[in-house]
Amino acid sequence: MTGEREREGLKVLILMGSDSDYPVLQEAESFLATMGVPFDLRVSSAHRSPERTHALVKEAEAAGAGVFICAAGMAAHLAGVVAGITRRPVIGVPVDASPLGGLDALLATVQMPPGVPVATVAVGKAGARNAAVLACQILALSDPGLAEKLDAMKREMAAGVEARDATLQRRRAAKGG
Ligand code: RP5
Repeated sequence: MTGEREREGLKVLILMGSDSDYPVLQEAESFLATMGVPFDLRVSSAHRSPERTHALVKEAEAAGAGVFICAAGMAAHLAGVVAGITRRPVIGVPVDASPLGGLDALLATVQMPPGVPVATVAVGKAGARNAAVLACQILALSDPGLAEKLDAMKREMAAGVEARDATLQRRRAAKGG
């Protein structure tokens, strides 16, 4: 879901340091799509293309983006750099892209100096999904329709836990446990 058409009424910009991060970020993409939140997803690197990163952030701000999701691996400075450019909330997704298993990206993303926060989520796909959920929760503060969709999702999750417990109890009972 990228391109000019989707940038009209843009709410979230997802930035990834490389296209190799995309399999992880698809989690965020699909959640935002399910929630009907207009977003764009672009590749730009804090290190390899700093000027492009700056331009994309300014463009997205002008298009109305309220939240930025930034994902990168290794020395993951993308979220921090974006947080230095914009006043809007930045959510950082550390990606496991090195022999250090994502710990390098986690520390680089989360350890921001005072005054420049990055809301850092878990490493990998769980983090990417949570980044999208958190972005929706931020936007839902001023969007009652989106708030209702999130409430429905939370009810569904709770029902899912009950259903799993019921299944487990049936299995245990069948075994005479
Ligand atoms: C980071 O370096 C990217 O976000 C990616 O996770 C990692 C490796 O990038 P590629 O060499 O695959 O482009 O900047």
